Amino acid sequence: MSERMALNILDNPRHLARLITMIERQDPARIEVLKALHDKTGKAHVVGITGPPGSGKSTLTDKIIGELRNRGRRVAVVAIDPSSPFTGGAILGDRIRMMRHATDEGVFIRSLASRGHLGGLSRAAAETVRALDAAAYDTVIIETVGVGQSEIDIVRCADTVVLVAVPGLGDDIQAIKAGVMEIGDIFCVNKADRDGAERVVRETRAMMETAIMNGANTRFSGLYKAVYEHTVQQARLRGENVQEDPHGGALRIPPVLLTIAEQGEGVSVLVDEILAHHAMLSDTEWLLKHRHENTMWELRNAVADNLLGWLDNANAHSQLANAAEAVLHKDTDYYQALAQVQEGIIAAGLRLVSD
Ligand SMILES: Nc1nc2c(ncn2[C@@H]2O[C@H](COP(=O)(O)OP(=O)(O)OP(=O)(O)O)[C@@H](O)[C@H]2O)c(=O)[nH]1
Ligand SMILES: [Mg+2]
Repeated sequence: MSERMALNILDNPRHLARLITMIERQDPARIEVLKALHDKTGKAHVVGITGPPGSGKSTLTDKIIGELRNRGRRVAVVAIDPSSPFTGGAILGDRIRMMRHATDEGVFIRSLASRGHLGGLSRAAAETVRALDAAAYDTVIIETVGVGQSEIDIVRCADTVVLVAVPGLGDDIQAIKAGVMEIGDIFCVNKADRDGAERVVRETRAMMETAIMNGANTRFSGLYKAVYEHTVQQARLRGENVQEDPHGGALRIPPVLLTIAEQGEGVSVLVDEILAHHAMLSDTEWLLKHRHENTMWELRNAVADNLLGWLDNANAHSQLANAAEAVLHKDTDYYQALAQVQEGIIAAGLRLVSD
């Protein structure tokens, strides 16, 4: 059944939609289907788009879809709504904004709502991306709202991360905060028709330049070094003279672009940059390096999630209750109790994870 579903997914969007519903519910039956699809994954370019609420991510995504379709690519979008346990609200808005693509068979748009904690959502997001990848979409876009750690966790399954900012918001709710900046590959200041957009561009650039001068370890500086080395090597192979950069590309910063999503202005340049970033990743060893890092992160979170799930079940509950009682009755001290519970948890957890 799951083998057949896996095969059907490749040419039937209805089966794909069904699988994503299974993923959204974290239905255990999804696992067999995803396993059967595993060999087909790894080809899509995964693009994460994140930024503050209402910054224009969906409008931008809608225009990006159009641009990528003009360039002959099949595009899938996963819109994440981490805030609401109900479908509706923002998701409805997202779908309406992208509705004009609904009849295009080269486009697949789907939203994912939170059915519990955010950890579960980032797992569901990563699994959905793999399903879409296996279904041979060339670009998979994942849109998520917010600029905090949990949103970053969600876009961690992306190869290229676009951070959206807008004029008129304080720094603390912009995507350009230092912590978030480190994972941004392209910066987009949307609503450039409003006052202050140029200033946000200048500030974003200044912030990155300062970070790099201070030796910040960002994802982009590593990539740019690799790109520089690759370019120099290629030029040498062609026997050309190379103008050496004393910093080896390490001081280069990501593009900071202005867009007016509503009018589609700047979107073509944004798409050029998105594709250029993918080309840089593919030309160097960085695509695999990113994916290795992302997969490690996903595995780590899945293990932590499984252990937490186990901790909440009755078996762990009684172990914790017994340990607490022993501590209160002075049968043992707190640290010995902790060590014992941990040993029990690790043993049971190992069984659980290997099941
Ligand atoms: N002035 C102006 N408004 C824009 C621009 N882009 C989008 N908007 C408007 O901003 C509002 C929010 O746009 P969305 O695309 O829904 O923003 P979002 O970031 O997806 O919003 P959430 O998913 O709810 O966080 C809508 O009313 C858009 O029409 C722009 O470039 N300029
Ligand atoms: Mg949106």
